[in-house]
Amino acid sequence: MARSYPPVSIFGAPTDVGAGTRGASMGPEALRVARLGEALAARGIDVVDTGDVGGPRNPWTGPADGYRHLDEVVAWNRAVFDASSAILRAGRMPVMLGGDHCLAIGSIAAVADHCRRAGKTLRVLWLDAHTDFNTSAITPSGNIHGMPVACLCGIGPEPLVGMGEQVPALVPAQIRQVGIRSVDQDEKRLVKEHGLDIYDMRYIDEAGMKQTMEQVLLGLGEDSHLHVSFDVDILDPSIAPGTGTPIPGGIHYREAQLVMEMIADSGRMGSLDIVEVNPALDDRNSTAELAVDLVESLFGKSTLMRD
Ligand code: 6HN
Ligand code: MN
Ligand code: MN
Ligand code: MN
Repeated sequence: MARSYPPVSIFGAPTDVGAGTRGASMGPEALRVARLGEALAARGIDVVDTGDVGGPRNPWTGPADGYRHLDEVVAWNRAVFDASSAILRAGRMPVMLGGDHCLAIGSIAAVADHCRRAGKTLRVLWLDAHTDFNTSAITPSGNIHGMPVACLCGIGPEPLVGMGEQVPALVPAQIRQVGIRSVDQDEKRLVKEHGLDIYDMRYIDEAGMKQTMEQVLLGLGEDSHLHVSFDVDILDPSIAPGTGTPIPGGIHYREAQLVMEMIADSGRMGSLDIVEVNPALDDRNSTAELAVDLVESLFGKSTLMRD
């Protein structure tokens, strides 16, 4: 079944200020070298690459009041918020190339404002090994890429929580997390308290990916906008070594393809982040190449004769 996609605008946010390992700042170029734009264009999609947004350098300092690099994280997220907002206003689909996962605060805050203006219901699909629901009080690292989901739900420092007009940007009921297998001790308590809808690896093992994704996509309709936040560490490190916080026991190639194909079949994806690709740790750009392969499936490329 051929599906037509809205026009896409890719932009990069080359920073690792939110991470605990350096190198995700090179993610946008790695994805371009792996021919992301060309792959989408080859699928008949109207795609432009608007280049990179800018921001401060990584100061590489320790935590202050539980946050590492808070000012720099705020500055980068503002840049991402502005770029995403402009793309959405132009009627195009933003595809944000990270960069580390702290940048999803800016991209999703922009999408939340857009959905409110457009009368759309926002659903966020968080593909990740981690729940990213830490706070300054409980973080083991101070790294803000472990906190974006909490910030989007109103738990975090004011400049991040209040990035957009709609505060908080999200309520937990809008979020589905898939692939989870690394949650810090106090973070576990917090995600339970807030009732996050989590499809962890045990759930996936027991139910299978097909049934998992059916649950995850349940209830999407004509007025739904689906934001996909794709942290490549959802993938098993054996197939995706190029990422800063690899966790064993992740999803494998066919499961990942099915995730993407079922999202594509829903026809509801309106925005996308591709984050945590770290070329400094990668094996000949294989993680970026795999990400591009999977994103092709997100945009409807089928391994069989279904497109
Ligand atoms: N990511 N839970 C750990 C922390 O430091 O808060 C790891 C976070 C990883 C974040 O991969 O986007
Ligand atoms: Mn993440
Ligand atoms: Mn992660
Ligand atoms: Mn594919």
